Amino acid sequence: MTSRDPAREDLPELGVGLVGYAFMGAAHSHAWRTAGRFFNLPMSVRMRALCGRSRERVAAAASRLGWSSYETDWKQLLARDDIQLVDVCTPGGSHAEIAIAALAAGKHVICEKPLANTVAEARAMASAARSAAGRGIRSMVGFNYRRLPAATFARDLVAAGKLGTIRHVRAHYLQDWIVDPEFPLVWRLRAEEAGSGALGDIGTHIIDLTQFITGQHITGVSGLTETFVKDRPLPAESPGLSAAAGAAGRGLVTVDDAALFLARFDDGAVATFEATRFATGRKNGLQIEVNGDRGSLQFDVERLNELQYLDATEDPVMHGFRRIMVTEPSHPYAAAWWPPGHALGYEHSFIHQVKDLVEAVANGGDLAPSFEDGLQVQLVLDAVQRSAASRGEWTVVEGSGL
Ligand code: SOE
Repeated sequence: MTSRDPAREDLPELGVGLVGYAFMGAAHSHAWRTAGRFFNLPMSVRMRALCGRSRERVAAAASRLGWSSYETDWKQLLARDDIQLVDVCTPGGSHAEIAIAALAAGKHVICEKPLANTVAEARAMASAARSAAGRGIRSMVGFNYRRLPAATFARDLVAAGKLGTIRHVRAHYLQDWIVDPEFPLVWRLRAEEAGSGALGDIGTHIIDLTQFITGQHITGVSGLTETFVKDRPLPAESPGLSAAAGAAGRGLVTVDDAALFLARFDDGAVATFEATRFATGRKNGLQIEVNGDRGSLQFDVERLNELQYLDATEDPVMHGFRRIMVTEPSHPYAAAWWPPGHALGYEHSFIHQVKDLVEAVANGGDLAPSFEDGLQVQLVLDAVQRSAASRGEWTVVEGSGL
């Protein structure tokens, strides 16, 4: 049994079932375990069941990650009366099936990003979320970085007009985990499971985060994608793949290794985006800079407790970016943690995500990013892929009103 917090015996319970126990499953489990210990949540979270296909592995993961039980078929989570919310942490290829069935079964849903692998799937999920909302069922997509205090504070500064009219957005997300051509053909490198490569996996984060911080939406793009390494050795356990790959034991990479695009935002800003898994030496290099006519800011996930800010209204003799430590109790989410100057980490973005989700389930308040927001990001991905397929032709994002 997971430890119960006696102080919360009087609160309504929120039974959670989580599908998947790899990187995201572990990060979400940590958030479900921790949020109620640092935030006064209006519901008492109960970590009911972890779900995974391998009984032996999911049983071990459930015990390690703090779940009361485990299931080997996600449909069992939907049949359980002690589960009111399903958390989808599987590869994108199964997001639509699981989330739509969970919503139909009356479960609240949080789904990892990207929302889906295709626009059609994302549309179906957004439609299912709209009809479920009419029955009081909540849903969101897990763009976690917007819930780091410095990212939310950046949005607050832009919304308060501290940067004035936004002219430029500059965003990159740089990783290097597959630079070695002998790195195996894992699911993130296969379109049937991941939908796209760097574009959908990490490009979605900078699309969501730049839109969140600026309050504007991308209306058009000119894109370029590249797959540097065309085939890779099959992972040790890939029976389904070995038949397709033949005796060579290698398979084709069917997604992008890198995606770069120019973009226009609906309130006039122009932007450059770069998402790549071949930035040798960069491990999780998500960086965003926003330039306005009254100031600029820069947010860097590898220095996630800080915000670089320039106030252009100051006397030019004083111009210079200054480092704001976003750890004051008056900063977003910060009051729940440590005294000023004591840093938070990557995992806190997921804890804040759980806090906001539980509050919205209990109180019916706003919950973003919604499945509709996830669909809009999916439409940006689709526009980048269509543009890249036509040698960078300028491509309008469907639904952007242009
Ligand atoms: C890619 O390796 C990845 O795990 C993404 O899938 C996550 O969304 C990102 O936060 C970290 O990198």
